Amino acid sequence: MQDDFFTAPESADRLLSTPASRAAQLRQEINRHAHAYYVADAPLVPDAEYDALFLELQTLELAHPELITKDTPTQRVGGVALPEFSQVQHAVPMLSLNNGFDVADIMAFDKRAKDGLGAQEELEYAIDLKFDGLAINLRYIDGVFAQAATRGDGYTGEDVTENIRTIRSIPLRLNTEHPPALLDVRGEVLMFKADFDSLNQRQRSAGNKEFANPRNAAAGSLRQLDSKITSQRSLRFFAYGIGALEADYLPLSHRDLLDWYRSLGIPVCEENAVVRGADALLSFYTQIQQKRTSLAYEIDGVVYKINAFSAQEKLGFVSRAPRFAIAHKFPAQEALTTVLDIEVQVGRTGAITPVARLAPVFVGGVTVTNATLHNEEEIQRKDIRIGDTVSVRRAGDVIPEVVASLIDRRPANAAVFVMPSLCPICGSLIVKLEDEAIARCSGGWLKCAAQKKGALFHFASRKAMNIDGVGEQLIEQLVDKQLITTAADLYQLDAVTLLTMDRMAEKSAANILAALESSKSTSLARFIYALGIRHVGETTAKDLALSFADIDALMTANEERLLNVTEVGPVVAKSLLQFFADQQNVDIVRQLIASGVHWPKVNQFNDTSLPLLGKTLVLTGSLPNLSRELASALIEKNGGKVAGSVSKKTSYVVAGDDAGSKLLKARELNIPVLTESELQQLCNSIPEQ
Ligand code: D41
Repeated sequence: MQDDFFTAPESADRLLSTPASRAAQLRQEINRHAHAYYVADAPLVPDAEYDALFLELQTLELAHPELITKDTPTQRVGGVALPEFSQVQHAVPMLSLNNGFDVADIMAFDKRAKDGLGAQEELEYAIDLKFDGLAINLRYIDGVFAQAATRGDGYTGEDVTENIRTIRSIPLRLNTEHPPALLDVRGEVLMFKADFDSLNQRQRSAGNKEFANPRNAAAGSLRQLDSKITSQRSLRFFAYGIGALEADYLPLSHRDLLDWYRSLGIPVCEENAVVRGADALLSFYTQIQQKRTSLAYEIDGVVYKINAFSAQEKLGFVSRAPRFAIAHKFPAQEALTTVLDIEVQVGRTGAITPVARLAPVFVGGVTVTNATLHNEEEIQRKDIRIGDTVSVRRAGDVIPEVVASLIDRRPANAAVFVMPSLCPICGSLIVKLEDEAIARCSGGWLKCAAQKKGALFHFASRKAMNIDGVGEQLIEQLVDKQLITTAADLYQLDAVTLLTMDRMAEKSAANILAALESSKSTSLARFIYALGIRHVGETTAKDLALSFADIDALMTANEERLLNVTEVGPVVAKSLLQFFADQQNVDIVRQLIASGVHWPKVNQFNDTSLPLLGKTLVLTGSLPNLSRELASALIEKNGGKVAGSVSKKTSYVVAGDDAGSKLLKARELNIPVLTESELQQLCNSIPEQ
């Protein structure tokens, strides 16, 4: 079949498979799949199939270089490095946007627009998100991607055509039979949060400098003279505007424009709206603000635009910004302030975290006075000194962090932070293991009040023993007054003792005693988690609870037995062994049980209701009836766990059609392989006693 491409075709129907026609066909197929994958986020075929089409086109073009076109997808991967970027004059200037920060700014904008248009009724607005990336102009000539330029000063930008060509979601040919003779698409190049995280991880492992935020990473990636580097950075693009246009079809509104772009295969963000009146603008703003952290990309506000182009034209511009649009920015997530001091905090496992005490600064809607500096190496890497001016970021609900220090504003007396050698709480030596970034207090929870408080707070917390009313303040007082030392002591508390606490009335003391009492009825997983063993989080605790008959079996398990548990690797196993090798810890467990802490004895050894309890399954290939989600739900409902990769801990591999390497791995490791119907049978069965 493939040979046909390389032999001279004779008959009319054979003419259909000339190398040129096959190349065109392949390009169309590849573009269709790339759009489905990168823009619609809904791949049509497995990756391997896409790769095969791509390889076929590459091979074909290698044999017939004359067939390589400007818009061929194989040329995205980057070519020769440029000596410098050349300048590009924008046919229509790329304007800037005015900013609004509060309700009054937006009301004033709406009023000015209404007055300018002499409108009696509420105006129709299109709302876009304001992406935190770089504004770019994409030029299409006769439907073929021809040039890309940065915004620059709005009049002249830099030619970044080859770099933009590497962005898979940008079509190299517009999806239309009748392309416009000229189209300048405007939009934002950005990096998604997940791609940013993995890029920084790669930078870190390669010993390269990390990027401060996705915007910097996108800018740095776009500014590469070697487009091969850009091609390895996952950049995205969202269109939101238009420059020059020579076409038969002319969109009449912003909404029209975005719809048209979408039909041409140009990526447009789905989070947008057309609304009437300023109130609706503000309610969209509030809605998006709530959604902000769950978006895959960073935004710094929303943009309101008069929808009708005729009205836009009528309003025109003031200096370089349109009167018909305004950016409504979110409160800053980053702000500048000074480092007053650097102190250390001691966590429940003794981890020493340096914390910057800051001159109060308003960022992301709250006043921040402390920010984490993570660890000593981080301070050295970022070269943060006491007295420095720093930028502080607060994203969502996470702890504020110091992003960078502004070296050129450093005062002469700025002081380098020196890690203390003794724990500020208990005076024990601070130690740092070679393979760890974190320094720790060596005092342990018995000696170090900070660790004691941390451990007790963790024990009582919601996901652990869930003891209502036993929070940081109460624990602080109980430990400081030396009324309790261990978690077991909590259950010895009585009303008389509790009433000696600050602001404690009879009623709250009674509530706390009741909460302590009811917390005694718990699950093995919660109990294990509550012990606060290093590296044993919620998921690991659940796995341990499923795998062990009871706490005694866990306490006496050897390394080999522990390594048999799905979530347990050598580090976790070592931590568990160390914890239970300490007689004090074993005593506390015994005391807790003696005071009445208990859990239902349900697990694989005596529960007959869940056939997959304690089992780990791996899904591969497409199943005839069940989607991956449904199959996972079925397995979990029956007590099993779904893992992503096959290892010797896998109980079963469920394989469908076109199962690949996971099936091979299962065979290699002698792991039983099930079909979909075998899985269903297993789920309907009751396991043997
Ligand atoms: O997301 C953005 N950063 C964004 C920028 C957006 N969603 N819409 C925009 N709309 C415009 C007009 C109204 C001029 C079409 C913009 C920008 N301009 C813009 N970005 C940088 C300069 C101007």
